[in-house]
Amino acid sequence: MAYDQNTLRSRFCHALSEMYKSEVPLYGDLVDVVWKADARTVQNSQDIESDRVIDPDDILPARHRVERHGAIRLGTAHELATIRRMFAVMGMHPVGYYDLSLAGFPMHATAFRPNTKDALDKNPFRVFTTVLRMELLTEKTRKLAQKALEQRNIFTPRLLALLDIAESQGFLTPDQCTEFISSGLETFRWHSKATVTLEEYEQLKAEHPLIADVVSFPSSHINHLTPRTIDIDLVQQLMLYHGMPVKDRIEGPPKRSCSILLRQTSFKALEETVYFRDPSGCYVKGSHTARFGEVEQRGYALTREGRQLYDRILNRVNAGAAKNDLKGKAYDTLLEERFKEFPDSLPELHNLRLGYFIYRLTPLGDQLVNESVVLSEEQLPPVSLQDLLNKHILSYEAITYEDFLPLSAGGIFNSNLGGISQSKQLIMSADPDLDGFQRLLGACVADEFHLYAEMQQKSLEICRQKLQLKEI
Ligand code: OOG
Ligand code: NI
Repeated sequence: MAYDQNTLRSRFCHALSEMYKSEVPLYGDLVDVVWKADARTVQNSQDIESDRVIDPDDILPARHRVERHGAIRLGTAHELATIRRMFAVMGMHPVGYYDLSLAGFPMHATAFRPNTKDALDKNPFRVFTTVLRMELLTEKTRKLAQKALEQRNIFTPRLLALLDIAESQGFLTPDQCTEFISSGLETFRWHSKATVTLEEYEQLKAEHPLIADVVSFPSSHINHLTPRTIDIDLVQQLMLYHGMPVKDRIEGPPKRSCSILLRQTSFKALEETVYFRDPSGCYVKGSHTARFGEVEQRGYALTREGRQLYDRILNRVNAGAAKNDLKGKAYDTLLEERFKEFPDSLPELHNLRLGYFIYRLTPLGDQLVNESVVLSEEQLPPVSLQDLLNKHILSYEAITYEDFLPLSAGGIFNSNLGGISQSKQLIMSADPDLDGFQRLLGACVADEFHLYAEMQQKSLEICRQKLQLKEI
């Protein structure tokens, strides 16, 4: 039966992208800017024989023009658990836990994404999915939010039926896949008619604009989509040049020779007309600011040690910036300065175990295997990974980071809240609550570090088998 989760995910992502471009035309312009920036970067790297290595995956048009992520915000356990079932049909599973109270938001999150190298290579689309933490709201707002959320159903009856079918028969027929896409899109569609009154909306918004965004509408509208670029600094410049309302700085690590983790920027959310119910059943006009477009540049995945170093440096930068009220360019200068402490070459990332790597046989390694050359005395086991690398039998390639960063997510959230001031945000002293999140989800979230380590380990195991070594 023709049910390929990777194809279904690609088709869904494409349909979502088309829907979003028609809802938010500026998003279509952003995709064009990204395409232009990447074409220029590729051209430059060829012209000047730059030593910059461009991953062919990044420039192959078909793959490149595919969105890398989107984001939705949910309100209840039922919504989160059902979204989990829906994404599972497309081969997207919850990976990573993000505590957004760190950045002052009453929410936590996971990313639904493909969790194998093969599926990521076929189509890497993922959705950053946040859910409200009701326990962090004031009682009055919690009651209002609960009442509004109880009354909505963000899934069409047909979608719910298709989820049952997919789970019981283990696949969807081609026709069911097509229906799955059209019914599934309804969950993410924008509705300009709110489910709450203007007064209720104002109350939710006064506590936090994100609460209003989650609670006031009949669907969980996609709030942004994000293509990947190979030169985010150029995209930022081009967005400015084209007069887009661009965010004032790029989130994440500074520009480096060895990109690490994730850098992101966005154009700011649009103010859109919304109609609020009034108690007499008529609608009154108002507005809401939520939907935007984002760009990401992905670097290398870091080990726990690498990530601790990243977090430590970033926390120091943020403390320094807060103390001296540094923003924009001044913040970036401090960031660049402090990140000099983070090793910036592949051999250092590798040898200091700061990053994850895929190991492969070199042509010499292949030759040894093909010619069944018995390893010479000095190459005989036990042989260390370092020996095999030194003798050019194995080589390594860094693994791309496929996940998100909570503080960067906070920065993206912040620039899209219609300019509320930091001080108006809730001051949180909440702890992360992974257990609570998993209870709402009805499943466990995978540990992203574990997935990268597994990819690394698998690649080593393949090398070991080919070389017929006892261990590496
Ligand atoms: C999610 C923001 C986080 C990212 O790329 O870090 C995010 C949201 O605005 O709902 O998408
Ligand atoms: Ni995003």
